[in-house]
Amino acid sequence: MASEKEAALAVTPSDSPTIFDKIISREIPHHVVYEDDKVLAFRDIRPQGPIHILVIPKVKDGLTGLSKAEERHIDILGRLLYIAKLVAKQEGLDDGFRIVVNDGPQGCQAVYHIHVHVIGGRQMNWPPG
Ligand code: D5M
Repeated sequence: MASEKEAALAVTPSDSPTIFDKIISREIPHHVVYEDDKVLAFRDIRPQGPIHILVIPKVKDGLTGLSKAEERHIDILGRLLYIAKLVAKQEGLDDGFRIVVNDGPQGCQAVYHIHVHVIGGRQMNWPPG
């Protein structure tokens, strides 16, 4: 299996539908940990820690990545972070956790539908790789 970096570099950034659309529409199986009318959170298929959850907007609205954010996205961006915090609490990550938003090829972004990674359950390192 390709590394996360190889997978990211193999993808051409675009606003095309992604695997996350199929997750939102329930076409492919996934493990939901949180859902409301605007946001879905589910377990990452390639976990980087004992807990690894992705928090995504149900409607992409051009928000392929953080670098494409416009003023109209401010509410959903705040909501994604707030739900990330709720999910971390729900998962019992009381000693801390890592929030990651990869952006673009150099940021190792592989899926062009903005998502917030919530990773925890182990000691993190700094600086990140
Ligand atoms: O992270 C994209 C993330 O998406 C990566 O950690 C794997 C995850 N992924 C890809 N397909 C699936 C499915 N089907 N279920 C759950 N998680 C998935 P990035 O920040 O773009 O590198």
